[in-house]
Amino acid sequence: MSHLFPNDFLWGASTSAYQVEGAAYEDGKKASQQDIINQENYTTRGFATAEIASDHYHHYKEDVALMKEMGFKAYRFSIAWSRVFPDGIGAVNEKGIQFYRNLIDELLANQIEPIVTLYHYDLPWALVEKYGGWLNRQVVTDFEYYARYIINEFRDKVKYWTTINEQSIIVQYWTAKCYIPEEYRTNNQLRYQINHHMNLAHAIACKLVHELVPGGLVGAALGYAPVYPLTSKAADAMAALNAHDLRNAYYLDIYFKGFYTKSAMRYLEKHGLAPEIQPGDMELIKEGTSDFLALNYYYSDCAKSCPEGDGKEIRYSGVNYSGKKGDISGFETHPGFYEMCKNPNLETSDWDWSIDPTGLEYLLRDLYGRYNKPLMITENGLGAFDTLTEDGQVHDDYRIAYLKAHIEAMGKAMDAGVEVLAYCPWSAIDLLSTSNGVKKRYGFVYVDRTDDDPKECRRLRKDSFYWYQNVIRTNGQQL
Ligand code: BGP
Repeated sequence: MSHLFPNDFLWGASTSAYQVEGAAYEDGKKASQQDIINQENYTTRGFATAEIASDHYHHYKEDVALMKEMGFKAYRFSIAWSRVFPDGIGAVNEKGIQFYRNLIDELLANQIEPIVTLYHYDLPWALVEKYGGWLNRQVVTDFEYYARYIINEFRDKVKYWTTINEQSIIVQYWTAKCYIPEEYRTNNQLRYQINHHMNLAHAIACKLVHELVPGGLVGAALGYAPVYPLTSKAADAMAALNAHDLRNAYYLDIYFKGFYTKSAMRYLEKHGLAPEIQPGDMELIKEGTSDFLALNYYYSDCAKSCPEGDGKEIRYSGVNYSGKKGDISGFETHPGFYEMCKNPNLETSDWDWSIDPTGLEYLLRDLYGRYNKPLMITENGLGAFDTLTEDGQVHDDYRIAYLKAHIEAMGKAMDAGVEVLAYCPWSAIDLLSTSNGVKKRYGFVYVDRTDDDPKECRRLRKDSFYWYQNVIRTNGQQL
């Protein structure tokens, strides 16, 4: 029997600005670091740039109408800092902010609750050029300037705010998520320094929401994967705990307890990787309390013991760029602490992401037990190669199976008492992947374009569109 979802449960889906909007240089917007990174991805790998993406900037009314047709109660999206402040700070770009006013009004007119993310990987390029972006502490002050403006602007219209998207993933894949000049790329301490700056920015945003938004609720959106031990050997269980501490708790403890997980910090200090913390930083972090945790869940992870002295070196997560199973370029390794590895018990997507619905139930139970705060799913989904039939259909039964199993798992966690506010899978419509172009698709709506040719970005409903429409219509009773 299906779980009974509360009547006000927020069914919806997610996107992010640079991955969906396009109009990268239109109406006063200037480049973000993602415009530059994706331009490089196009040159080196042939993946689409962010210049047009899904052209949501010009199709937003049609897109909101499609969301309405599916029955969305919520839509999670991000604001492009460089559209509102093209130079990062200074004068507001009126046309840029107007786009978000229009979008939010369109959502509200359709009874769709906006869930706004302040930052989703797309720092204004002007700030990278000026001082190195997130590498420099100055960014925290500039973020406050931007965040204060946005939160104040939408204080009467937006209740749910998420601060920074996926800090833990930024640490793993830092050159894809932040523009890092070549000469810094071997300095792994900077990954944790950037993250520390983000912790300060996150805390400031939490305080701003509490100060400015009557009844506003705020939390980070964390990319989260539970870590299982490869075997039941004690050494593997220890490795999984170490991996959990450095990859997950290191972020969660900041958000909910206001300190860095000790075991993780000791490990970082031992290896010269710990961030520099200035007087007053930890007090600020403590003051930035979160009301909920937004979770982006795609896969679970697996770890095994990695004794020191085996000739292995510290390395971070590899990527599969081809979409051919097994092409992943390696796993995160911290000799003496843990080594990540493939879980032999799980199937994977074409990009080597494990498929593990039970992992969602497990992490919801685990996190609610540890932190006792409401949770939101702000991403979850299956990246796949879709095929458009001659008569304009997409039969994505694999996506339906993935989402169905994950909703069931979420329902089981809720039956066990976990408070979940929203389910917003990735993604509302097809969009640009962070590292695989547009051929890796996630949407309920097919956007007709390729990596080489944006065509007209025609919207077509996939089979999953009608399936999700029925899920929402029955409030999760018919999966
Ligand atoms: C998350 C990001 C999204 C997103 C998604 C899928 O990490 O928050 O921006 O794109 O993962 O990842 P990808 O696009 O690499 O398949």
